[in-house]
Amino acid sequence: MKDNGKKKSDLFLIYPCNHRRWPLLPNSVLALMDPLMKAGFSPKIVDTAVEDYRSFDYREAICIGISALTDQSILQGIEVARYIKNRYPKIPIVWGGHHPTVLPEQTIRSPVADIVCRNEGELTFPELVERMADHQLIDDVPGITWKDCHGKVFHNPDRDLIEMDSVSLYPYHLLDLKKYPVIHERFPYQSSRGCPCRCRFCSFDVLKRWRAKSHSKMVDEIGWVMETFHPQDIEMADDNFFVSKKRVRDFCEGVVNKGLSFRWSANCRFDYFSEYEDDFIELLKESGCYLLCFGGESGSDRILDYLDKKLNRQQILESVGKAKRHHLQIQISFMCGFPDETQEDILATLSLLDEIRRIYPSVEINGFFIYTPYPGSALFDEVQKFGFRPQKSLEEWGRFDPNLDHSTRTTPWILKKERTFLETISAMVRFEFLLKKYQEMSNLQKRAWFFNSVFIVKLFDLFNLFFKTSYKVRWKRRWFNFPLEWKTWTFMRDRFLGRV
Ligand code: B12
Ligand code: SF4
Repeated sequence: MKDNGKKKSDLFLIYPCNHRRWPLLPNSVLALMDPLMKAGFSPKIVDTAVEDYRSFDYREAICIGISALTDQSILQGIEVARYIKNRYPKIPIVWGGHHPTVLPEQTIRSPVADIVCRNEGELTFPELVERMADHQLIDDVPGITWKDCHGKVFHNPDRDLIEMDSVSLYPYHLLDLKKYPVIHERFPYQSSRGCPCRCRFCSFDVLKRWRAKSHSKMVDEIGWVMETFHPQDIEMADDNFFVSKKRVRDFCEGVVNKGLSFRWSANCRFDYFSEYEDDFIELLKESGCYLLCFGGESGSDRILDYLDKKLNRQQILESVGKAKRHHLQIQISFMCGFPDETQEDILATLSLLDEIRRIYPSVEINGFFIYTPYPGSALFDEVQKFGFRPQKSLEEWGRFDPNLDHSTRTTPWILKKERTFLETISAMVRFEFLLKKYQEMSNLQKRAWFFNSVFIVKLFDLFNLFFKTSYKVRWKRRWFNFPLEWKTWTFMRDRFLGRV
């Protein structure tokens, strides 16, 4: 508590629109808890996926913080903000996270935003809350955008990025952990932030300089996580885990030398992996690495260059061969629908998929996603020349769903016939991936999904058989028109599984 007993110390951190069925840990706001508590405040997390935001008493709050990505979390955030504004108009609403960071001006223009915290919140937010609790001016707090009572907007200078060794494990015990089974399944551990690459589709403005935790801190922290939560595996929640090969090598040796035993997965790049020596890959495996996820993006070198991916088709194939030799599971995702993409480019990607499956049949092709322009990415500005009109307000961005919104609005340059073609391939590739995941489930798990009915499981198997057959025939002939069955499948997937 603060030394002056009269000062308010309560504040709420809203994590809106998480997955209701499989709630993810609200890491964005969890990261702010320790710094706020160390500064003497009593923050509370409200995760709208697992609790009703209306059941909290906000009366005494210094402010409300809302976290947002560029997706429907914004709509839920706005709903909460309106609820607060209607009842307690004097409580300031602070928005933070990737979306407000890349579009601070537009966010602050919303009537339900008073302050935007740009980039990392660990230092900025406690300083800001301290000022508000003391009724002091905020005009020199670095890293915020704010507006005065006349609506005039001010962008304070950026704050320096923090070093990762100053970031401790989050205080998970503050959550009602029963509501987050993921903590015992795939535990997300962030060992670095940022990325030195500049792929043009990636929201890199928010990535900035790459910073990482030291290998010894990683080993200690993951050891603690394993002892405390016993997760099935650790998922490195980094954009680019492998920037420093030395750090990864030291980490793996640390794990092996300490005799720790756990499975882990991470994102990697094909240009890195194609250069890795056999002993390094074996060390990865020895330390528990069981899955690496790659962005293959395209089978056309021309498109890979256009995306500034610093990668070529040959490196993808070499890496796939290497992973197969080492029996290391890999997952690859692809994209399509760029303004400059031709039919030949698409066919090159399809033939790459065939080659990959031939080299390493158990590779997981995670998806063939239609490109989504994200604010903060280099392509975001360029695609406006091709008719893309970005959403104009925070509210409009809330109606933007990166997975479901393959509308003419996000990619207006794709002609109707081409769109059908791409949507069909996209649905088919995703079907294959999800089917694989479904087949990996135990009979018990399958039955639990289908109301414990063996009959429904059998019916679903028949349903899958039909789609598998359609897949085979269509893929072989590269015939993706009149896809009535795939439209039905997409409709049902979106309706019953939501964002998978
Ligand atoms: C791990 C990860 C995932 C995981 C798990 C996410 C989870 N919740 O556990 C999975 C695989 C599920 C995933 C999925 C997706 N992801 Co993702 N993911 C990440 C990644 C690599 C790390 C996220 C993380 O754990 N961050 C750790 C926390 C502590 O950082 P943070 O959220 O940035 O929060 C800090 C600040 O932003 C700020 N802050 C945040 N909220 C608030 C609130 C207040 C009030 C304040 C003051 C400050 C503040 O303070 C925090 C501490 O510094 C990020 C990239 C990144 N570096 O963050 C991409 C990233 C968030 N994902 C991204 C995308 C696009 C997606 C998908 C849409 C992909 C897809 N097409 O399906 C989905 C949808 C996810 C969803 N709606 O939840 C984009 C988002 C771009 C954008 N503008 O919104 C990112 C930024 C990657 C990128 N560079 O493009 N993702
Ligand atoms: S796509 Fe991956 S490698 Fe490329 S800039 Fe984004 S995080 Fe870095």
